[in-house]
Amino acid sequence: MGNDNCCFSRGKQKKETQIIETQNCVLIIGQPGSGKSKLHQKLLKMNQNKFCFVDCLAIDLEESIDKREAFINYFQNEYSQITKRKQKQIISLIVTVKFERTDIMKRNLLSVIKYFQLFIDLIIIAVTHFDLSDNQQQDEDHLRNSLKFLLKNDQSRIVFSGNSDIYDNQINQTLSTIIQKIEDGNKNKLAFTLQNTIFEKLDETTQLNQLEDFSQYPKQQLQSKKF
Ligand SMILES: Nc1nc2c(ncn2[C@@H]2O[C@H](COP(=O)(O)OP(=O)(O)OP(=O)(O)O)[C@@H](O)[C@H]2O)c(=O)[nH]1
Ligand SMILES: [Mg+2]
Repeated sequence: MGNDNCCFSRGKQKKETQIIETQNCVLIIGQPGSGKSKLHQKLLKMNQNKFCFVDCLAIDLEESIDKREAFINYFQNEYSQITKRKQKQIISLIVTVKFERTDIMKRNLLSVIKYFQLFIDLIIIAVTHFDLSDNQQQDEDHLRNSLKFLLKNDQSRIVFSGNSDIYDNQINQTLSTIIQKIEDGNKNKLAFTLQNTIFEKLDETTQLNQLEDFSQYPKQQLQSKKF
């Protein structure tokens, strides 16, 4: 597809190519340092993607309120940039996780996936740094089994990526096939939106109502107490 390929990075990364009007988007999300940009570069290098891959800022919502707010703002902007284009949709989310101890990987994945539970059918897990595995076949089998519970037991949505040509050649083809399957399987079903997620943009009235509910709360509690 030559320059028609659409992959772009945001935030601290520079924008790499223009967005094609009708190309659907796949977001690459994950914790800091989980290999999002590296994976994104690989997909860009292959230069034959049918989809627009977006290298998102790291999700680190638990560290501080400021970081959390900043990420929510960033994600809302990113979402509106993508979806304001006609016919453009977010069809899948790739969640990157660094290969390490399985319990740590589970925790790291959960800390991201929990915000996108509604769209669990659109999620792909990409285990990065897999070149660090000493026994790749065994680790792959083990991880597919241990992580499948996060994807409604669908092991086929777990992919492996590492720093070597073997992975580079495989990952593009594998991901394209999986994304295509997700896209086909999800036609006429739930489209990705921010509604009912923590990233939902609330209008002013809803915000005021929520604030009012919040300020009522202690009063109601007091009223219900019998003295
Ligand atoms: N060995 C190995 N190193 C990797 C792999 N993927 C990424 N790295 C390295 O891990 C570090 C972090 O990778 P990035 O791709 O920058 O991670 P990121 O998720 O984009 O990081 P932030 O944007 O800072 O959150 C870099 O030094 C990469 O070169 C991999 O599959 N194998
Ligand atoms: Mg990055």
